[in-house]
Amino acid sequence: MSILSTTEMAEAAQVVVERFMRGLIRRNPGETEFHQSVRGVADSVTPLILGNDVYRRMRIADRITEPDRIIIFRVSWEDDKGNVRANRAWRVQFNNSIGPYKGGLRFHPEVNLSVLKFLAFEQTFKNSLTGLPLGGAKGGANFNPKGKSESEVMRFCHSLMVEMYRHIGDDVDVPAGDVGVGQREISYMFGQYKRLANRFEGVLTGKGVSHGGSLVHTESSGYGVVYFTLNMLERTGQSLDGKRCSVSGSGNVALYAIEMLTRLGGKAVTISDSSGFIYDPDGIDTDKLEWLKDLKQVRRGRIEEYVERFDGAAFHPDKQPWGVPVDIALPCATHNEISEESARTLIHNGVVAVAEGSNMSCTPRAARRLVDARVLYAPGKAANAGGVVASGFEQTQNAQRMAWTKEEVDSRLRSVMRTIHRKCVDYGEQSDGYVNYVTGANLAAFVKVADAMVAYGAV
Ligand code: NDP
Ligand code: 2IT
Repeated sequence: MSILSTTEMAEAAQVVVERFMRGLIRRNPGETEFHQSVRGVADSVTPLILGNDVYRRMRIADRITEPDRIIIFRVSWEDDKGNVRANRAWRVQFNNSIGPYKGGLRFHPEVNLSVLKFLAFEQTFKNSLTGLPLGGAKGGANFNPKGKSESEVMRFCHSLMVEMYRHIGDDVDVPAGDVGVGQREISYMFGQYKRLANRFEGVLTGKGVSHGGSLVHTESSGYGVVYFTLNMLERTGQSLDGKRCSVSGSGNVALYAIEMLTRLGGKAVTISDSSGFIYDPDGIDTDKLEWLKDLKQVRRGRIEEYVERFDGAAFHPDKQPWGVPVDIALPCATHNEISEESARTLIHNGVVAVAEGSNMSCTPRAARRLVDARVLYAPGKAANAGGVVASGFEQTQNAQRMAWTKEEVDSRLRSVMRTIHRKCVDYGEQSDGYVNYVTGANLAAFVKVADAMVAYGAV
């Protein structure tokens, strides 16, 4: 038995976290998003590390927060007017202790090293939670796909792969999509990889189904968020039936979260993009969703067109949807999109559950508010793992040279999301029965990666 009280131990852990963070910030100056994600994990796992001589002796905290390597390269390409353009691209190979590097590629003008390091760090833990043999990575470029023609996007993707192909491989590193990168971009990159390496292998996931892609991959992140939300509700004797839900974003994750939410009895009343949000009190039903898919995936238009098409809906320019009273909030756009103020409003309006479709949707203060208010709050590394789970399934199908049915992929996805939920409960249930999903996800994910690192010795 410890001679310290629980409060004294928590205070001691906090002192250690602060000291550790000072070192990390010194080694990684200015990388605020990376600092934020590391602190989130450090807060959860430091008490465990303090009680574990092996983790301390093997310097797991220092080593698990240091990427294995980062590749930075220039991508030159020509636009439609014949101008030569140059962008910067990165691949952060964070940790391959439990499997080949795995994680998405993001194309967005604001992408930088800090954002990609935070995403790769989070991915390491998310992938651990899935139980699949997947290490953690992330990459991308400060390329803005908005307003680019089809052939400009193709030339950019092809050029990027001319450098990236030497750093990836089905047993080395397997990129996928993320913001600004969907099936179109993945297929362009895969086509170029195949040509350069002369290998048809599962080196990228999220491919079209005609050339090695998996059924239900496109839908998997959004479906997974809703499956996880349902698991949280069911554990507390609730269901999705009739629940009003706010969703942010209108990309890959948001659209399919709305699809599954509607199928399971919930009602999505908001959707957004970076220009503002739509509030539709009647709910976004299946017909409206099909129109939205065409708007966003085919025509690549703006969300405000919704109000011209559907009566009763309102567009709120430059605003986020968190002021709309709802039972459930599913942030599916970008990091830090729920501020403390937004969390307070959601709580005030009686929100029951918040599940992160985007990675690190909540600021640290927002997250603390939700936990303090006993909201069912799922961090992205647990709630949005469905995308990488389906990626893992795509890798397996590629290796088997088989294609599973829609039903098989979906039922396996549901099952893995249930297992992730179970792990969070096992590690995060408090004495009063409330589950701190943040602590649960961090601890369950950390232990698996840390134990593998211990087993390898000082590598
Ligand atoms: P998409 O590119 O398909 O869509 C992104 C959506 O979010 C768009 O509606 C976009 O609006 C909006 N958005 C992006 N950046 C911002 C911003 N800075 N401020 C406001 N709105 C913004 O991306 P995904 O749906 O794939 O990704 C969304 C989130 O989900 C990201 O955090 C991603 O990391 C995460 N995620 C993605 C997975 C995947 O497999 N794709 C898996 C798990 C998580 P606009 O078009 O106006 O820019
Ligand atoms: O954030 C994520 O989990 C993704 N963008 C999906 C990563 C993947 O490798 O499928």
